[in-house]
Amino acid sequence: MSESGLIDVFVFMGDQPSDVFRQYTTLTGSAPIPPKFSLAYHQCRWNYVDEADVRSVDDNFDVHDIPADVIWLDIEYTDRKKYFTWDVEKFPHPAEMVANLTAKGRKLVAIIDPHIKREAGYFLHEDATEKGYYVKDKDGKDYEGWCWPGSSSYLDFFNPEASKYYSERYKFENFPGTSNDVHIWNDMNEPSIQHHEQNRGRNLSKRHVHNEYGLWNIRATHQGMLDRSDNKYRPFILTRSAFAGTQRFAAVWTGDNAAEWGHLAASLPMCLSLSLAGISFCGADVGGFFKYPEAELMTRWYQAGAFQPFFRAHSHIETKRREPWLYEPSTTALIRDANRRRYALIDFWYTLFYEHSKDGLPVMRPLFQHYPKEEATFTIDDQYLLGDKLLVRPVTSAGATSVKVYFPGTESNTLWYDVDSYQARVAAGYANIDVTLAKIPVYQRGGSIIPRKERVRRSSLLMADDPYTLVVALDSNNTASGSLYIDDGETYEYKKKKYIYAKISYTTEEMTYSFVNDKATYPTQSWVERIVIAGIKVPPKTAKLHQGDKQTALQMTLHRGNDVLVVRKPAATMAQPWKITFSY
Ligand code: NBV
Repeated sequence: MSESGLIDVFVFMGDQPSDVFRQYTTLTGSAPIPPKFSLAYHQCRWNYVDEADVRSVDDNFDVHDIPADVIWLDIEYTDRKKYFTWDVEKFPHPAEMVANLTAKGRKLVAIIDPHIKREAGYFLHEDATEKGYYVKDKDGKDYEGWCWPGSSSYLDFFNPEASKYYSERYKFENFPGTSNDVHIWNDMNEPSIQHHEQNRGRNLSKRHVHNEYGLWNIRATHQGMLDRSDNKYRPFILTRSAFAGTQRFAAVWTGDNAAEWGHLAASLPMCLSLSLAGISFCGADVGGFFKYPEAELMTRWYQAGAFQPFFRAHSHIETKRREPWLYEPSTTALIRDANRRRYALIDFWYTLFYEHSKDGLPVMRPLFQHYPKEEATFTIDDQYLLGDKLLVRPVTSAGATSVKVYFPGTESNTLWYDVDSYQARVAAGYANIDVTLAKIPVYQRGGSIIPRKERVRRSSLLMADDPYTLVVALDSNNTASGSLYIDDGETYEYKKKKYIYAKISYTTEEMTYSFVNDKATYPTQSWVERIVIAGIKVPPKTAKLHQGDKQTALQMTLHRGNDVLVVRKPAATMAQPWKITFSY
């Protein structure tokens, strides 16, 4: 049902689900490569109440050895909900507060809502009133609504001048205390009332625009963040409202959920649906926004969130504090483990998002995308794939000792390796898998190679030059392949070919690391520290690294039931292609 206007209908034809997903993002756009930090862990709460609170939360991550990249500030940081201002009592030194975070490679995200406090003397209200930038009511007067600041009006982002004015508010001089390390959260950007928006002589009613209001809001934020850095740094924006194309500018979260098992379970189909609708960068409030998550729910939520694209804990102002160290040490340890798993895979996530920016395919995928011949996959939405490599089945019920997992690829006898034990299973549809509180089922597809960084540090930035462990999971033909994307993680220099996109291939004779675009390079300091080859049948006798004109004999050890081979310290630099040859 549409209240007004014309409906555009697009029909996408294609043999495979991927053909359809790709066409959808060709039409509406795919997410550009996000700044790398935004794929790491975010700590939010309504609210961290003052600078000392931010400092203590930040420090506690180090005290408890839990990696984190971002601390968030909700609406209470402002001077009585006047956006682009600070509460000078509680946040007298925002620039120093941000500097404390960036010293550890961390960032700040601050909220900016679109409702503007109607208060005399507030520059935004005065400018918007004087220049006619507010949305109008049916009589042509500034629309007045009621929101957190009290009496409020809304900027009309359909007016290009109003949008330009709003974008300019993000300039560092207009939003003191902010810098390139401060990113933005646009909440409440789906006003639902009927009003009129004057747009270049046209009268647009709210019923014409609906969610497009939020899209134009984040477009203006995005433009403002590009302008503030002279187009140097990639902005990170989180939005609550979304429309077709939102993915070009912002990540989306699923809004105000609650600390309930059902809401944890719902985060999977919700994010999968968003992903199919082009919005790959999606997540749900870890722990639940309303109510308080007891230890088991919190643990399961972190374990699930660590394998969803946008990974942020958040909570309502009236709920009990629940930072990871406020639980029993055994729970804190499980949360630490979940976060560390995320960080170990940070370059895998980054590569998935790079590939998404190129091919428009979802990062988080329904099983039927890759296994459309298996009818059982059509209705599965409690497990999913990351790229075409990891199979993830979060535990979303209390007291679980086992869960039902569907192993796809039955026709091709696909192998699935447990990421902890490297134990392989041949795809045979459903199986009951035992779980403990320390584990959710995650499997790596046989035939894939995944890059890991196992020296987890305080933030992803501090891990930028760390060495890689490459995990090779063999298929039944003893082959595997994967990819790796590396760049500076924050600028647009990749557009000038300052990046590495490498293909990694394994056969029984050799393993190669080669650049897909050999004109593109990036001077990474990272090197290969270890190669784990799972599912090996006949171990090689020797392995030799070839890089440039150098050849080096490598040491290997066999593990488990002699089917996991570890190539120790190949020490090949990732800045140049390399090859390892095996002899038997
Ligand atoms: O800004 C306060 C909250 C925010 O924490 C939440 O994430 C948003 O979805 N906001 C909604 C407004 C108040 C909700 C009760």
